Formats: sequence, C-alpha cells, structure tokens
Amino acid sequence: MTYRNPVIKGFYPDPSVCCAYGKYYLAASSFQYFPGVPLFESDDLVNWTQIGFALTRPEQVMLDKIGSSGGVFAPTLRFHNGRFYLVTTNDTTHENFYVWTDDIYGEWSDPITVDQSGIDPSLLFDEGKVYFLSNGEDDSGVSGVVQCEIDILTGRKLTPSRCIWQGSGGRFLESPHMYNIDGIYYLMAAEGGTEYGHMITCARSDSPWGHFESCPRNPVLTNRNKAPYIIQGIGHGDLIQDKNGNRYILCLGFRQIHRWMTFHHLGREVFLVPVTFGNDGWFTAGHDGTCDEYYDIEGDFPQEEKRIFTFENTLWNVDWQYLRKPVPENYIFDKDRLTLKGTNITLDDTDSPTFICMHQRDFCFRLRTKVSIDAGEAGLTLYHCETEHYDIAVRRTDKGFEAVLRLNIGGIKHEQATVYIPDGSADISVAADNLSYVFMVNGLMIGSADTKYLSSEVCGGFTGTVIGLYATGQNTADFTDYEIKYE
Ligand code: 6LW
Repeated sequence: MTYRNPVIKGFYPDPSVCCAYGKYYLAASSFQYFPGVPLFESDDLVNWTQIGFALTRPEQVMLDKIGSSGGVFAPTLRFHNGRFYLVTTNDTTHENFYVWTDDIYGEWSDPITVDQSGIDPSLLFDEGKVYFLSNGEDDSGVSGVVQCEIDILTGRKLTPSRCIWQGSGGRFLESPHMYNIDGIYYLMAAEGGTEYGHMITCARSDSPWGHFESCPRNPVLTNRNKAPYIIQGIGHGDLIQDKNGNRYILCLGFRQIHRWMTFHHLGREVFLVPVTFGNDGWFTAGHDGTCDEYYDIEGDFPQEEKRIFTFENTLWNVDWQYLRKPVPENYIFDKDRLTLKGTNITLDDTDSPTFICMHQRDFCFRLRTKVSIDAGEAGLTLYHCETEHYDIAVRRTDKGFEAVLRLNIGGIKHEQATVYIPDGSADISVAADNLSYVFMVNGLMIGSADTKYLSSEVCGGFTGTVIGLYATGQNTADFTDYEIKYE
C-alpha cells in the first residue's frame, strides 16, 4: 500500500511508540495542556486513533499557571511484562518521572520520580535490567546522553548516572532511545534543535554502557537539505518493528504553509519512515536518509482519516484538552451541547481560562458553531499561546450584544470588526486554508487573518495551533451545532 505523511496531523510532537497485544501505541508531548500526554493506537502504524491520555489527574502533573511550552515534554512509551510505562519530564518543575498501567485504556499510576537531570527520558528493559536515559548531565558534570540503571518499582537509581554519548556534533542532543537489536545496542538521538536543522543520529555498541561508535552516515534522517519541500524539521523519533519484521521510525516534522514561506502553525506532527538495515549493520531511513510525503510499504489496507469532528462524534475525555489546571465545574457536557461558565481569567493569561480545544489537524477546514451568552464574552479561538490567538466571539456591551473579531499578535490586540447582533446568539464560522483564516458571523464575512502569525516562527515555543471554545466574564455560554470539517 501507499501511505501519505504525516500519519498523525496537528500538534502531536515527540512521538514514542511501542507494541503490545498485536497493536501499536504512541504517546506525544502536551506541554501546558491537560490532560497530559495524548495516547494513540494503531493496527498498522499508518492509521492512528486517539484513545485518551496518560496524565488525567491534576495530582499527577503540576501545570498550575505554568508558562506556554513548559510542562510536559517528550515522553517515551514502553511495554514490558504486561505493563505499560510512560516516562517524561515536567520541564517547569525540572522533574523526570514515569507512570505505569496494566490497562492503557484506563488510569495510570501516580508519578515515580527519577533523580537524573535533563529532558527526554527513555527506558530500556534489557536482560533483567532497566536503563534510564536522558539528555542531561551525569554525576561528574559531563553532559550528553546520560544513563543510569534504576529499580523500576521505586525509580531508585542503582548506578551513578554516566554520560554514554555526546552525539555527532550537532547542537541540542536530545531524544535518546536505546534498542537491543540482536545483541547490538543502537542509540538513536536527535540533534540540531527542533527547527529547520533538526536530524536523527545514531550510534552503536556491544554494551549498553558503550563505547558508542557513531554511524558513519550520520545524520541518518533529516530534511534539512531537502528543498524546496513542504516537510521540514524532521527529527526526534523512535524505532519500531512491525508484525512482518519491517522496521520504521516514527518521528516528528512539520509542514510549512507554503513551499517558499518558512512558517508552520500546525505544530510538529507525526511522520512514518521505513527503515532498512544493510549488511554493515547500520540502517538507511527512507530512500536516502530523508522523509518523503509518500511511501510504498508491505500490506494491503487503506489509509483512512477522520475528517469531521462534532460534539456528537468526539469524546470529551479523549479528543479535547484544557489549558493548565481547569476548574471542572465550569464545563457542562451534553451530547449535542457544551455549556461554559466564564471567569475573569482570559485567553491572555498564563492561567486556566474556561477553554476547551481540539488540535488543528490540517490546513483547510470549515468550522461552525452557534454560541449564545447572557453576559461577558464567549466564542471560538485559534490559539497558539496567550500572546498569539485569533478570537471570534459574541459579547455583551452597555448597548446590547455584538460579535467581535479580535486578532492578538505579539501583544498587539486588534479588533478587526465588530458587528451588532440583536440578542446574545450568533452563528460563527471560520474557513481556513494554508495561508489564511476567514471569519464569518451569521453567514457574513467580517474579516480574515494570516496563518503565519500563529506559526512557531512567530510565537516561538514547542506547541501548535489549537481550536478552542472559551468563555470569559461572569457568564454562561452555550455552544451547539459544532462542526469542524477538514477538506
Ligand atoms: C523535546 C526535545 C525536542 O523535549 O523538543 O524535538 C522538545 N525535540 O526533544 C520539546 O518538544
């Protein structure tokens, strides 16, 4: 079959993948969003469905008033002896911790911390031992990929942390994962930073402690010299073997809004790249160490994608996320209606406004909903972070009600349009393509805005654009007839 990349669209960076009970499971970073660490499952590595989150209880992860792009960084998902382990970092509290579960569709354990520095922690279960890797500093102050052995029941270190590899020379050595493949220990990592210079590099050894020999063909996967090409920033990946014995890397990358415009606003997405091992024991990723849009792989199954998202066909606890530490009483869910209770916390605050979102999964879509308020303001937001978001909303003023389109870019707040509406209800809609969003109220266009100002190049940070519903002020807001339709 031929599949098309990305295999998971929208802001789901730093993928990590494991196999259990004949299925594949994938975890991604979530930063300031709650619940933390979205989880997906797949039968074939190409078609992925979200099944929930790993960090579903506020006690598991401190996100209260944390900065955007703080919080939960790159996770690693592993399955060993009937148990799933998910290890990650809260970058805001500088803690590496893991949680476990025997039922990936259920709740995960409380966090178990590991006293090793750095980010991007990973686990290797090997010959009765558990190795804990991260990018950080070892016990003698040497930085690189550092490793210790841990007791998996308690998280206690059983050995000192030792630097085992310092990469191939690129900046920001990150995302270490180690694999025992037929007795050889392969160490895969990312270098170059998670922007246009991103890459995956590799080393190997006959012991998990090294000495690691760098692959002579490093970087083994990068799109940094592939131009002009929409898919950029390929890096940070995990290696997996499928049921037929074929190997793949699932990695992150992003799609520029246009071939000649170096902006991406959908965040870092998930790409699947076939890998072939050569006689020299090293692998080639893709055809030539780059990530293509299309690949032919073994298997006869369709690539399918959910294109329509409504209240009725999504699950509140599987498909939607909040900012930081939400107040549950402010969200009332019905089958075909969402009621939000506003507070004085706004979308501009580094806090938890009444806000619930799904990720923007593709460039082109049409989105509509009907919103009704009694006071304050409520509406839709295309939200990248507190300084960059486009809001189309209904609000109450001294004179009555109006709809407003407000563009927030880098601290500039621009009300592009206000439209009188007779009561507190309006149909609001957005039509999007690669370059712009067009906003409508009751079927009439009231303005438009460029996608590029919601890009990571403008906003900075590690997240992507999400589509949120929000309420601010002391109000009750009802949303009905909600539909996002990707083209
Ligand atoms: C992550 C690091 C990275 O921890 O970005 O792409 C950081 N690589 O490995 C945040 O996602």
